Formats: sequence, structure tokens, C-alpha cells
Amino acid sequence: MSIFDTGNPLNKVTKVVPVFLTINNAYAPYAAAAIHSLTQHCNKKRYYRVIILHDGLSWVSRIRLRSLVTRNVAIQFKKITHSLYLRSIIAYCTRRQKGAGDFFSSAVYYYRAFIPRLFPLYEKAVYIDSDTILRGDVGELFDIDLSGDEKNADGYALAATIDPKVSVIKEFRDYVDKAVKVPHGEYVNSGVLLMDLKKMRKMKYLSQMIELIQEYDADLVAPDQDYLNVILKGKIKFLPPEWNMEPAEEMSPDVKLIHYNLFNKPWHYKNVPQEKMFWNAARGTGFYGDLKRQQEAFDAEKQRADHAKVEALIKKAGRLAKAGKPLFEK
Ligand SMILES: [Mn+2]
Repeated sequence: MSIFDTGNPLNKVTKVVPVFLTINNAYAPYAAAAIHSLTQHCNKKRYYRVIILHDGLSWVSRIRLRSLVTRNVAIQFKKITHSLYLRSIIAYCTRRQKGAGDFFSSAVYYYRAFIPRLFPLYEKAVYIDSDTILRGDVGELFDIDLSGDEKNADGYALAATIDPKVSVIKEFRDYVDKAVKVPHGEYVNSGVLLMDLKKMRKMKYLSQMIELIQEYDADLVAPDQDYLNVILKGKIKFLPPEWNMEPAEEMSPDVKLIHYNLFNKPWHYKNVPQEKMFWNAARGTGFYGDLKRQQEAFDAEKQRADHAKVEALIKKAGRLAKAGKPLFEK
């Protein structure tokens, strides 16, 4: 069977589903589990291309990631190299994100903003965080229609799920409402995205982000996620929550993707809900032993430091909300 054999009598070239991840070498093991779960749950009749944006990977990581390729899932690497954009993002990250809750200190988080510009041949693409596991076909996410409807005649630049943490934690809710100036009921999580790359190119998404960075140099809580919400406000279609669910003991069979956010990381903590899903996907990636050792090494002291980071992040959100000044208004 060749890539051109679609089973269609017209023998059209199958539309490839592009799926992006952005990682540094430390994220490679989690990304491997996510990609493995993608290959296990995708539609065998379709073709997928996983594109890994990174800032430099060891050859061991590359070999292990590349070995996840299957008959219908290709894997491609793309190192994000020097550009004026990247330089200003790195400078900003270094300046701004040393402080409270150092979860988002890496410029790698901002790489998803480069996707529209760097891949002009694609009109639409999926992005997933590396701390996710698929249990549905990512092709179904790709197929979701972003064209205009009664709510938005122009169509959507992006689809994502409402961030559940933001409505639950008061500090986060106040922060997005008052400082970011995106209503908390509309604020999305950037861990799973369906991007209309054509629209994002047209609106110059990356340039807009750089302009905001340079003009306001804002000290944010969830940096590139905050930018995404600010820039695309009103242009986001809300995905069903099944596409980006935090792990819970009881989960509906409709859940398509589990996002092991914050403390819910099975490679750090034991007895995380739905940890089996993760370890099943991690097995056979070449990183299984590394991940098990990582969990063993995550001792009480590291757990305390981890919790302290989240507490600091919540405090920071509260402080920025109380300051009474929107971050993107002068
Ligand atoms: Mn994540």
C-alpha cells in the first residue's frame, strides 16, 4: 500500500493530518508517550504527520522519537533557529519569567506561535502539549469545521477548550478577567489547539505577539497562553471538553485526550488518576525506564518545591488581579 492509495476510486492523495508538538530535550520522553498514544488511536485509513518543533535534541531522543513512526504516521523534526522573533522571545523569557511559578520559563512554549509562518503549505493543523495522552483519533479533531456560523460570520482562527482551572481558582479567574481582560468563561487552555493557519497568517499572529511583548513587556501568569487569548479574543471556537480533560478517577468513554497538567504528572507522582493510560503509552517508547526513574527520584523535597511553585503562581495571579491595571492597556 502506498501513500497515494486511499481506497478511493478516484485515488486522490489523502489529506495528511499535521500534528505539532513543541519540546526541548527534557520533554522528549513525555512527547514520545503522547505520540505513541496518537499512533495507537488514529484511523488506520488516514495519514498523519507529527512535526516536532524543538530547540535542540540529543541523538538518543531523536532516535527514540523517530522509532515511533508507523505505516501511516510520519515524524518530522524542525529546530527553531535564530531569528529576530526568537531572539526577542528569549530575551523576554529571560527577563520576565525567572520569578514566581517558573513553569513557563522556556521559550519553547512560544514555538507554537511560529507554526503558521514556518509551514505555509498547511492551511490547518493540530497542536498538542507533550503532557497529553490521546485516546481518540486526532483526525477527528482536525476535521472540526472552523468556518463561519451564526456567532461568527468570518469564521474562527482557532479552536480550543475553556480552561477549567481558571473558573475553579478565584485568583486565576480574577487575573484573566481583570488583568488579561479576557472573560474567564472565554479563556482557553493552549494545550490542545486546532489552528486555522491561513487565518493566523493573514492576521500576522506571530508579529502581533512580538508587538505585544515589545510594547508592554508584561509580567504574566501563563505567558504564551495569555497572549493567545488576548490576540485571538472573539476568534476562538470552543471545543467540547472531551478534547482536553484533566485526569479524574471517573472518566467518560467519550474523553479523547487526557492532559496531565500541574500536579497530575504520572512521571512525578504516584497514584495520579488515569496513570495507567500514560504508562501504557510510555511502554515501548524507549523512554519507559527513564520515566520510571524520574518518578522514583521525585522525592518529598521535589514535591514540596513543585507545590510551592503552583502556590506562588496562584499568589502572583492574585497580586496582578488586585493591581487594578489591565496588562495590555497603558
Ligand atoms: Mn500541558
